Amino acid sequence: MTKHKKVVCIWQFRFLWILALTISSQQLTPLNGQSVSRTTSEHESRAPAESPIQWTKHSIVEQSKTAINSAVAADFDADGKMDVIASYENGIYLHRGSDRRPIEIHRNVSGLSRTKPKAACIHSCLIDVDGDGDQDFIGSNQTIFWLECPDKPFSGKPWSYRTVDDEILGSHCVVAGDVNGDGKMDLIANSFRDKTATQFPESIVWLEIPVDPRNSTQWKRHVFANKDAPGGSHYMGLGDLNGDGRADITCGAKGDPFEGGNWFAWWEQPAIDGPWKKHILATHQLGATNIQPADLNGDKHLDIAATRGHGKGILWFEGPRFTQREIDTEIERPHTLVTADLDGDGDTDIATCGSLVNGTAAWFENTGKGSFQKFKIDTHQGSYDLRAIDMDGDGDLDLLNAGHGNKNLVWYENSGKQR
Ligand SMILES: [Ca+2]
Ligand SMILES: [Ca+2]
Ligand SMILES: [Ca+2]
Ligand SMILES: [Ca+2]
Repeated sequence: MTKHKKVVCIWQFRFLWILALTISSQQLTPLNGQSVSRTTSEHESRAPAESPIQWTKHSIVEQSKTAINSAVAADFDADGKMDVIASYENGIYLHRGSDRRPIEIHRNVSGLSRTKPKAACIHSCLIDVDGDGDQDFIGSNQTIFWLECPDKPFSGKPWSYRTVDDEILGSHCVVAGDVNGDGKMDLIANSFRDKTATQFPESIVWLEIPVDPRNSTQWKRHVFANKDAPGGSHYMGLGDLNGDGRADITCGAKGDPFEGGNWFAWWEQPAIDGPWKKHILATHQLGATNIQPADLNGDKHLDIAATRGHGKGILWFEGPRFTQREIDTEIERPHTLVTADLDGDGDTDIATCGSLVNGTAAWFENTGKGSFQKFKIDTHQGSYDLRAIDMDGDGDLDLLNAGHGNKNLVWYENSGKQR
């Protein structure tokens, strides 16, 4: 596989930096949700500030024959190098960290699930399902399944395939987290299809790993959002939003063509097993998709970052009241969302990438107390999955990007803090 490097951050021109420094402090006020449209247009019309970090683009898959919707990374063979798993061209491929060459670990064939799989998983995540110390792969492809990482992950033999849940349908998101606080990882998945397709329509579930996962055909399913997540639910997030010690779950729903969407909401975990209470955060959010709890203003209360990934805009909800504040109302189809400290200064930054082939990848530096400054990372690059992972083991978080319609798989190397 040809490696391809390109410096994509273009805000390095010295004269622009000098120009930026001469602009008044008023104009340099970072993007702030309280006066969004005005600050956004001012920001875009003036010379941009220099990004405190630079991003270098590396290719893992130059050009697939199909979309690449999702990618995950871990050091599966414990050689100190990060390996990548992505699904495309009717297969699931493991790209070894040393040379990134793909090894097929599964074929997406009919007969393993009640619904025929597509050429590529729509989403994926990693959990050590069998507790043997290596990360196993969880994929969503018309069903939810896991692939067991073997002792020799690069032998070329397929990883063992097992079903997680073959009854829920429309799982756009599979996310790992300890839902019930027992110290073991669980899986959260949505089931957004209607009642003609699944007996769990317009719902969201969490699933417990069975005691003997290698000999189980169905994980223990907990339907916490029971038919009250209509409208094409997209991505979920996990966090204790009301500070009662129990993890709660967030979700966004994109709407059209699904009825009842365009909302952000969270479900409150009860003290005892039973129904979870739904709290709507915002309605009329056209194309709402991604939503992640994170403390963005550093006040120790969890806030929530969100994107309207089938529409426009990135925003946050300031906890504990979850007041809605826009960050960028112009960014197109930000169908991914990363909340992480990208510049290593101790606060949580945000990154996203548009979903279309002419999309923009950008990160939003947290300049303190929930104000953000936008910096471009890349243009003409789509995404359905962006993740903050230290890909090169140098201690800073890089960004792994599954290119969706661009049919590529790339990562952006973080230069580390420059100032
Ligand atoms: Ca394992
Ligand atoms: Ca809670
Ligand atoms: Ca930061
Ligand atoms: Ca790194």
